Amino acid sequence: MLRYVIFGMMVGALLGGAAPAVAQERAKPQATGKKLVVGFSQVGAESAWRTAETKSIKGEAAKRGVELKFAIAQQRQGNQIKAVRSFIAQRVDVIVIAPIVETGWERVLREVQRARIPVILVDRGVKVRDDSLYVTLIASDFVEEGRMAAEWLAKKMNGKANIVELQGTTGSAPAIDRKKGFEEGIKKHPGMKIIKSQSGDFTRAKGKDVMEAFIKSDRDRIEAVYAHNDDMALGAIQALEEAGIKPGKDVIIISIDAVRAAFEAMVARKLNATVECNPLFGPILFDTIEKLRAGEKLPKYIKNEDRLFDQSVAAELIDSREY
Ligand code: GZL
Repeated sequence: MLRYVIFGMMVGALLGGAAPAVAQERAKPQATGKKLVVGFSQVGAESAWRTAETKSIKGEAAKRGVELKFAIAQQRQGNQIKAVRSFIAQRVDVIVIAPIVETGWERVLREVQRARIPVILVDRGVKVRDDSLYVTLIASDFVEEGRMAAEWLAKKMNGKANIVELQGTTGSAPAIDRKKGFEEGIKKHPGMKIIKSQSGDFTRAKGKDVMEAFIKSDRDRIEAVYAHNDDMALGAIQALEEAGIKPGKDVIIISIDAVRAAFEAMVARKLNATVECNPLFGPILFDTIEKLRAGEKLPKYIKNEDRLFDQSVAAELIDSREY
């Protein structure tokens, strides 16, 4: 009799009934031989960085003959969750998410787990109680980026500056951690003070709007700008110029991403430095998916290495930039 009970449980599990949640590491995509189908839920197209990330992932999928189902969320988490549910319904082999914000993912990730589809996070992380809900996160270390920006600025300003901060999307991992890292970095320099801080949502337009407000309220106190991405820094540069303030000279500006437009601004001596956050996820993402399908055990976090560029190297490197 007992053997029939066990058999019944196994059948139930196989049919995806009340199957125990299978840790993502052991969730196997469908058998090889047929074309790999990957569902990718992308944040939006809010910045040059994001466009470069999308291009890299789409390009690599095409190169490897992978069918990529691509869903763009216009920076709304609800659209991402809808896209993930549609990938489940379409029975894709792997789901890739660039999660716009850290919270609100438990429920839909449990649905994916019950459907036994592996999840890979790219670019940004999530806060979940059970990290078996995803296989791995491939991303930069945003806290480290913030620290690198702070250390460079402290050196440039000899440890003394009134700083205004343009934060990224509220609740997103890069905005939370770039702020955290920068604050840690300036803690060692009592003369470095953030006098105003507000979100520009990673876009050039909102970065300009917020900088205009900072200039209005604190024009004569502002000595430096820390922008969580280049697009907002470029918006801030526009606002400064329109106010008759020389960006890069009267006000020192450091940002993050290192997109081509940032290099152009450094060559024009309007941006002083930028910390690279490499968006070219395509190769590492599909290498990781291949390892997953081969049954390899993957680390929970795969780190993208970052580095800082300033005006001293911008002119020689700009032509070699891939994005
Ligand atoms: C960082 C990424 C951020 C970029 C911004 O990994 O999530 O979002 O820094 C982008 O340019 O909008």
